[in-house]
Amino acid sequence: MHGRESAVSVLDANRRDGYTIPSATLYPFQWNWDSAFVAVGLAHVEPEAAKREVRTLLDARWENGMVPQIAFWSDAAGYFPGPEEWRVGTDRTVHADVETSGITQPPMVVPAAEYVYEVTGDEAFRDSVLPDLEAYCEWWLRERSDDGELVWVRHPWATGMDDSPAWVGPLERFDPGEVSYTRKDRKDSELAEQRPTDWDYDRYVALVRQGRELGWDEARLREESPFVVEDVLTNALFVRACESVAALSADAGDEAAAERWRAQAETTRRALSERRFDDDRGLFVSYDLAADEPLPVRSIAGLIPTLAGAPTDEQFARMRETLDEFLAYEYAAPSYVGPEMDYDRYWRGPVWLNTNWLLERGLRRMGADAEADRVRADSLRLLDREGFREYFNPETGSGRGSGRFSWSAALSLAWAA
Ligand code: 9YW
Repeated sequence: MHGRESAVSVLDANRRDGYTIPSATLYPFQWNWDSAFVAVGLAHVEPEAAKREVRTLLDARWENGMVPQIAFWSDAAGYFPGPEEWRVGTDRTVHADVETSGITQPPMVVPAAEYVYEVTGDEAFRDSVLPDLEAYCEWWLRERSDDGELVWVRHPWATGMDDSPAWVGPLERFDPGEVSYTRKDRKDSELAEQRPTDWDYDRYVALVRQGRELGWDEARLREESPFVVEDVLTNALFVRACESVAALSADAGDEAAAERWRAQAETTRRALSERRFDDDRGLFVSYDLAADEPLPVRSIAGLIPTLAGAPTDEQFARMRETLDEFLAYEYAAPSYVGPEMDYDRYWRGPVWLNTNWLLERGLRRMGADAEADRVRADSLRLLDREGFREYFNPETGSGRGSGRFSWSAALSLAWAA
């Protein structure tokens, strides 16, 4: 019922000019890591569209190398904050004259581009995207790393897991003052219960306004932003991004670049293992650089460094105990397990299929095939039961958030391949 044809029809319906919007009801522009997951799925059914998806996203990249979280390729109603709120201007984009948001998202586009290349073998595609992918990795190191090892982000939206309980500490430490704005994401009362609260939104908007007031100057924001966080999911994907640039460079015959990015992947992987593993909680935890303290919560983000091969054998043995807690639900794997868990609210408990896809691949990298099979099987059960919903209640399996959600449709195609 929710098979290949319906997945393709959702993606076709959500496709605009060269890119796919995440959801026609909630997210009417191009989002960074959404497009990356969409490209992974499209690679199996519409390879030309997959390549174009990646190319279009990279066309929005800033002159300094950053690939933005949102590209506002055309006008659309129904989303806040739009370009008039971010006020980034178009002089920052390198390939296209396009308004964007002022932050990035986890660098999933880099491994996604490698994935599309592996499926299609199109060398012209590889050569077209590689300079942008490498510039993006350079940007992370130049603008977003204090030590050349781990990278940081400066907005909850940049983590892709906006209202994760991991961010409550840093957000609590600052007073957003009076922020006036109108939310557009709560279309009905049911959705209002499933979306981040006003408390969260006040802080998201205050951080956007601070960025805009400081002209999106990275050095000043590093000093002045109250939210400067080394997110473990972002760092895991950064390791994968470096590995992908290394693999694509080697394939293109550039052994020097390949060697450099392999070494960077190793540096970041080792830093994750040595500095971001929380033995008490049995998983990786993010770090608040503004307050200089760890953010010790059990978020699914803390399991994703498996994807980077980061845990030592000893750490992974400890992680298996924590993993059991995430697998104790009817449907694996909830986005968060802990005191603030809310089965229906966004990143505070529901199962999301993109983190399941990353976790499954991480578990396979660690040789934990039985657990990986479980995550895959539960994802397929949810898709079969509820269709391409945005997220799902981990106990009842009920679909939550938007319907006809692009990455859910796309990843179903990747799982079927
Ligand atoms: C926002 C589009 C995005 C995703 C994020 C998810 C949510 C809210 O929706 O962000 O306004 O950007 O948390 O991961 O990319 O689907």
